[in-house]
Amino acid sequence: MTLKKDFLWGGAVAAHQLEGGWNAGGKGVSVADVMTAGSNGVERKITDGVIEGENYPNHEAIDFYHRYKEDIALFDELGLNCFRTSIAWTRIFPNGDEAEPNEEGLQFYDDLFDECLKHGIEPVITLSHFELPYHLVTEYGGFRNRKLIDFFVHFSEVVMNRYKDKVKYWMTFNEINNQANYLRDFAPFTNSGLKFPEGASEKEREEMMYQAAHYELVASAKVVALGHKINPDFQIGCMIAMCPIYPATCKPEDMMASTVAMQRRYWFADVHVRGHYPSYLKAYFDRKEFKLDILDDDLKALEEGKVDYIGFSYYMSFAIKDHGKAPTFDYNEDKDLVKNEYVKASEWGWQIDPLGLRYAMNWFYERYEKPLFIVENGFGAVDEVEADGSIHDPYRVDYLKAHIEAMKNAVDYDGVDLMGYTPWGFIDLVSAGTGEMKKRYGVIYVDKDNEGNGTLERSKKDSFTWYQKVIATNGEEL
Ligand code: P53
Repeated sequence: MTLKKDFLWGGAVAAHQLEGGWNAGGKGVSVADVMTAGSNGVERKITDGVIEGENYPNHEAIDFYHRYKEDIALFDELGLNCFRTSIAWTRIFPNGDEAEPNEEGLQFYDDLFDECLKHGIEPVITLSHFELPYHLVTEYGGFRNRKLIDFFVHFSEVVMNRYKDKVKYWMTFNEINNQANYLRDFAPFTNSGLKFPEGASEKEREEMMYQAAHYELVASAKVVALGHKINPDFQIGCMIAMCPIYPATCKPEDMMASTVAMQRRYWFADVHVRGHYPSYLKAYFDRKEFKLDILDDDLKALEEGKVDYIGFSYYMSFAIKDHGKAPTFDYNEDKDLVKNEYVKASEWGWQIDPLGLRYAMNWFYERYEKPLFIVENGFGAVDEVEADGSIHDPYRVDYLKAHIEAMKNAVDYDGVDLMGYTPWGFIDLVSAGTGEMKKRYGVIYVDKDNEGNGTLERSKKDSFTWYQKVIATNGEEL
């Protein structure tokens, strides 16, 4: 048998993308609540607070807040033994800077986790998944402000204490490295609550991103150390968006460009896992003359809060060509990536590359020798509902099958230690990048369209039965 007996087969979501109930139970406004619906190729707008007349898809999402009991029964039928979701920070601390938590929010997650456990489903919890309280953006400037470290640690301490006997697997910041793409507004805002001043230069944006990421890494390390005190059985991981960046050819300059690009996107993992800044990044900070607030106490905290495992998402790979920047090979994710002519892409341009998952697992495991957990993987596609209500999605099964095969090969042939696999959005939900419903990942269909119309009824796609069998055979039958 390839995979461990206690392999974690699950599904992954995030609170803001499925719960809805955006102002129910005393919940405050989060960064996700001020993002409008975009579409394929059209970015979501970030508005100044919640403005009447705008379409905010996360406000209702798929109404999991009110329907979680029937949904979890369906997850049980699917055979999941774990369920990855996040705790919406604004349910617990509506503004983010209160001293006392909101009991109604805490109770909601007590009930939700009890319901999961009742069905033999283990919750896997992300503490911050694009859900920063919006108040922390307007009052403090988001994670550019050192005070956010304490707010995040306080929030984490409260929930880790409260759920210490219900949740064992935690992750701190979802896809903390998305913000390596600091020229776009989306990732700095969703990761860190950053809004750049009008006319900020590329260098200023970059410097601000590094400052925010530093505070997050310190906050994360403090939470790891604290969590281990609260319950020594806790497993606390990081969460990295892994899109390996291949050299477009074997031209030496392409290879070096790829090396530097990988450093700019994955240094976050180095700090999380090794507990210190890598030398290549220190050299880069010196050369760029960034003035970053990094204290000795911070470095000590990083050293004392190394993660237990590496959670990561994998959807696609990237490629890069020599772009004439030798010897620095300075790289910008928004400008310097090229198309990989050897692979196909989804309708949203995400390059489909199952072998890239095996490559990524090798890259992580060689480098860190820590257990890996694939906490997101999946295929965003448009689904058609037949007249009889059935949904045939062989493209989704093909995608998942090929990736699970690659994952098993990494375990079998390459000796990688893998904890589990939780495909993304296994119940249709609001897309993070575009705010669409139409970009569906689910094996469970939810009747709702981009404009917000629909009954919200759930139904099983063909991929449901397929995934059910995969789980039941521990991945032997694909
Ligand atoms: P959507 C970019 C690249 C890789 C993963 O994404 C990403 C993103 C951000 O769009 O996000 C993760 O919904 C994220 C989830 C998100 C999922 O991937 O844009 O952790 O919240 O929904 C899929 O198609």
